[in-house]
Amino acid sequence: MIRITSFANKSIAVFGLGKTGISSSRALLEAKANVLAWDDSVEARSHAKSEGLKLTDLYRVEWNNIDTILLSPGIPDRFPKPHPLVERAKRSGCEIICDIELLARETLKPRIIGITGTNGKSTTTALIGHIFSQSNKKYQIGGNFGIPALDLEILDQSGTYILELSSYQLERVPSLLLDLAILMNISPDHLDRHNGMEGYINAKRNILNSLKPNSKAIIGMDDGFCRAICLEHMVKMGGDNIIPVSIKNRVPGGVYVDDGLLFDDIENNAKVVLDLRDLTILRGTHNWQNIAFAYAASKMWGISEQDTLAAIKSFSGLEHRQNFVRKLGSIEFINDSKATNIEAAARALEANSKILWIAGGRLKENNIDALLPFLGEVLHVYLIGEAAEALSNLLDKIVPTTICNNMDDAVNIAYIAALEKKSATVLLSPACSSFDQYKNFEERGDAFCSIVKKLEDR
Ligand code: UMA
Repeated sequence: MIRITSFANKSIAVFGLGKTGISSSRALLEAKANVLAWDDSVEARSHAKSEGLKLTDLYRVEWNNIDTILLSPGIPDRFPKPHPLVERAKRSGCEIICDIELLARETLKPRIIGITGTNGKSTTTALIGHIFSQSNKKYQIGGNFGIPALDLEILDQSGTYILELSSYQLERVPSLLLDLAILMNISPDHLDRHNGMEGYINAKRNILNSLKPNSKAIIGMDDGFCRAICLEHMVKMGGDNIIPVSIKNRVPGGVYVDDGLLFDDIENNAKVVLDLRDLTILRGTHNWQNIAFAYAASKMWGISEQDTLAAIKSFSGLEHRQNFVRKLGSIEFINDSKATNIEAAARALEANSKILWIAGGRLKENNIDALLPFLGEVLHVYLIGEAAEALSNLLDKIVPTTICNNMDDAVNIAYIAALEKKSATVLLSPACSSFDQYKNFEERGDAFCSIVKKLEDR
């Protein structure tokens, strides 16, 4: 647990008692802060109590006596509309922070790498962690990745915190100072929370505003939003501290993929370092992008090329991200429940063939253009959840669709169709959030896997 000193003997409201709130309350209590912890959900409150936290009804407190509110990332303070409690806190001049900001306010000795992007940031974070571990470097990974930042172990100056940062968190970290910032890609996501694309881009841009002077940034060049941010950053900070990454074009002075080969041109001496087509776990161009970023980060940290490449080859992947579940005859089942937006699902369609695609949930956007180039390998779409009808309307002129009652039906119907085709890939890649039917994408992926595991070999 990180040692917090900034709130010793001070009052702080902690609103939201999921992973972030519980972890932050614990760290703050350890530092002798006066923690006023609350959650709207009865279930979350009773869980917090069972974890030893004392609750304070924040709807009944005098906000004039509280200077700071630590909000869980999922609770809105501005859009689509501010949570009423947060509105009250704001009216009394309360500052709004997140757990990463508490970490940032400590005078920590370890260096910090921050990673953001719409897609691939968790895999890239995990892959960088794996490279560090295989190279015997001291490190801790966390943040949006699922391990709250304040739960990380204390490291000395030889260590590194590798933090995945979401757009929600990046809006609440005014003191964050990174030693390396990684901005992978930007495509529409969480638009309601950021009041549209501009707000979302601004949140992502904050990762570069959080860089220590003269520190390096690794920036993706494969979408217009990131390219524009890269140009801005170049004007502001000079080009020397930017390492461009692309899987579409050769980028001088950067790391790029051409024809399935990973090139390192960081020292302006382009050389092929890895044939990505040979990899079995990190398949697909989206994974090539993850590898290119992890390779560049590892090089910035002085890890040898040999160790980096060996670690990339031994990485076993992340659950719920195009994870192989089972093979029955020539039918493969892939769990990509983490694909909660159109762009992420497009990456999964691109990486697979003969696809029986299970999609649906709660749709975040109505524009499915990003999917269109990758529907050629889709044999049939099985739709579930709130968005089933809307997605069917958008897709059924291009590919056959079936609306299913639930995940169980979708998997079983897809399996019967797969048996007829003899060889196929049954892919769960929802392109939607899970909240209409499940607690989170993990629960949705687990449901898929457990149904798949019960299927009988025929
Ligand atoms: N709550 C209220 N009132 C409300 C809304 C929520 O009291 O109006 C309470 C809920 O009852 C619940 C708590 O707030 O008890 C949940 O807070 P949260 O949604 O912020 O969830 P945490 O468990 O704290 O998890 C958060 C991140 N979740 C979100 O950003 C939505 C996790 O990222 C992250 O792993 C974790 O902190 C640790 O840092 C998940 C995520 O989906 C994976 N992130 C989004 C993404 O990757 O796209 C941004």
